[in-house]
Amino acid sequence: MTIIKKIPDKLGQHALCAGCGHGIVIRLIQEVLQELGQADNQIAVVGVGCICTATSALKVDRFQAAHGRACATAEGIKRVRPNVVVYTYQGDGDAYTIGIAESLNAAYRNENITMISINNTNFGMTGGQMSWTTLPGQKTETSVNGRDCELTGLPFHFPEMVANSQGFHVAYAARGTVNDVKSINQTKRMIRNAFEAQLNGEGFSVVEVLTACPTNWHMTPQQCQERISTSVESEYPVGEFKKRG
Ligand SMILES: Cc1ncc(C[n+]2csc(CCOP(=O)(O)OP(=O)(O)O)c2C)c(N)n1
Ligand code: SF4
Repeated sequence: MTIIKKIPDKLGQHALCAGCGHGIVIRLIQEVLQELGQADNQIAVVGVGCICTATSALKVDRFQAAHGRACATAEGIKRVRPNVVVYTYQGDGDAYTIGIAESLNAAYRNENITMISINNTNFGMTGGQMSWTTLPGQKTETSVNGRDCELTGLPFHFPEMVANSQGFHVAYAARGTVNDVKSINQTKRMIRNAFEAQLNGEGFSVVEVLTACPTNWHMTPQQCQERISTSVESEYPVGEFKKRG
């Protein structure tokens, strides 16, 4: 039998929920870094969230940051180890709701790190509370009647913000999904672009990935795919908002 695709060397087993998007994204990261010859030259800075339950799957040098502080931690590591590929891996709650100061400061200074943020429109690990990315009207543990944007603010678009706001000059900003084979391949190309930008010293790169959280959405994985391609992608368009120079 011919082997046409192998699990990346640095990826182990995880115990994430069935249908969760985290597992696909961590695989894509390791595929890209292996293809770029950087598998042994990486440091992952992990945010607080469901990914913490899967760190045994990341057989790489890694640092567990305090909640929301991953970008600041990654900047420090990159400054003392400039030749290592340094990236954050954060949920939307960690990266935005809780860690927005660190995330924006890293983007504003165009720090030469990569941020991978996983947008599943809620706080997965703690049971599905509302996040800045929760959709208008979405029911969560803390928006039981549906998110009221008059009271809680509007859904937050980090890649668009750092790509288009005056004063920011990031290297690369994109959003993908991992909903089907086509979108998985597209997101992999985005992740490759982000890491190549860092390897070229171009500055801050971010890829946000829309993922499913079947457990807290109270949906089957198939229903989650439907929800992402209809309502989630309508609010959060997929694409490259800042292409590499
Ligand atoms: C300072 C602090 N506040 C709150 C928590 C509780 N907490 C743990 S994970 C989490 C949210 C994680 O959500 P997200 O970053 O979206 O990741 P996901 O689990 O959805 O992948 C929260 C609020 C904590 N651990 N520390
Ligand atoms: S709770 Fe949601 S985000 Fe966390 S592992 Fe399960 S499906 Fe994934």
